[in-house]
Amino acid sequence: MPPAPPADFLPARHPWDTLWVNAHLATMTAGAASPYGAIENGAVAAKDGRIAWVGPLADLPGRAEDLAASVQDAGGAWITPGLIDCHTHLVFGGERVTEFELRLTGASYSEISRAGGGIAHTVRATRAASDDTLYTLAARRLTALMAGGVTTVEIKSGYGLDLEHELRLLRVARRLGANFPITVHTTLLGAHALPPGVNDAPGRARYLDLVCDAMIPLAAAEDLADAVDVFCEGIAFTPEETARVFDAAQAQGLAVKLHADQLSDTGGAALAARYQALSADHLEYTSDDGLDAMAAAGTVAVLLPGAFHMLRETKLPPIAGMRARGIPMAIATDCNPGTSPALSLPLMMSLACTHFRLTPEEALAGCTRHAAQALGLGASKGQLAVGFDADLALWDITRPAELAYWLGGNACVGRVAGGRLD
Ligand code: DI6
Ligand code: FE
Repeated sequence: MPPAPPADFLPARHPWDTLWVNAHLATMTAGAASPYGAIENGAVAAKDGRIAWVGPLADLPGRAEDLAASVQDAGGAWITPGLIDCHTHLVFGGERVTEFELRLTGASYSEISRAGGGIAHTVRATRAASDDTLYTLAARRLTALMAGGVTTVEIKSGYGLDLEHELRLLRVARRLGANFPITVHTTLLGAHALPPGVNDAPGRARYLDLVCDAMIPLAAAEDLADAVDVFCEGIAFTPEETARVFDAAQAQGLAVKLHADQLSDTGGAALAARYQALSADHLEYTSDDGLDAMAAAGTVAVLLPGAFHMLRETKLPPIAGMRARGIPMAIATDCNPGTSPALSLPLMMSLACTHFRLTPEEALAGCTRHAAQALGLGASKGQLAVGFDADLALWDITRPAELAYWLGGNACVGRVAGGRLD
């Protein structure tokens, strides 16, 4: 054995991997004293993929070069938690441009759906596409979301609507998560619509059996789904059917969430709350009773201003009621070919402010801390705080409210996922 080298021959040990300096921070921590939990002239450090230090640059416990193996000059950028898109339908074939044109001439979303278009149209295109085609199309959409600062995304199935194709969509989503520097959470949405060609009561019952007795257990066994979702609506599934799907999900230990009260008040929000759902999403038609139940259960309200905008909806979700009850509000793209072909989460922040009158600070909380909560990730993502995942987005803006100001464009100048720079 050669003698050990003297200590001063050993390479310098840095406590941290990477340290960002020359930055302003919108930490978005819960209960922060300052708006946005802002720290001007701040610094943030990562070690092993987690945030190891965050605070004012002046409080750094030593010289930057001694503290981190890599010191990054953020160039005066604002750093926020990496954005979280907590509701997308990213994996689908084709598009729905013809339907878009039809709606512009006055046809409604429900009419098109009842006439066999809408979701059924995308189901046909999705089933016809190969795995690689679906992967490539979804990867392009994912790349666009990431360019806008997204470091965590939820991806639903829901355009397969049979056993083989629903599981296939979830596998594509898992493959995206394995190959891209982003956290992917997957959701089985087998109960998105009845499959094309199923239109009688026995067919309906058989399809629900398939979702509950085959899709959910198999998705759970293969670890393909982190949660189960249902479209509870007049043109989709009833509250009773939704409850059955939720029972099947919970029997497998899967979290539940709900497309609730988007086009009418079906009592979806209260149903979601009864099942301790992570989130209830859309909520344009939710009643005060539904809000009371959500507040008591701690269910997050996911607002989807892209769908509201695209459908020229006029019924606003009850934002004041949510605020009054302290219900956390998240914002997501709902990226889907029918009602929200949206590829920018910052644009959704802008729409949420303009259409729903959220404050820019509420909008940013909606894409960070509250979106993390909507995915059950509130303890590890969505805040710049020690111990949280080192998922960051860097922005060329003068102050955080500017994030919700631009309509398009892209102020994101850097992205860090799990401590790694893109
Ligand atoms: N609500 C929506 O806005 C999307 N799904 C849902 O349940 C729309 C899906 C589509 O039209 O393709
Ligand atoms: Fe949706």
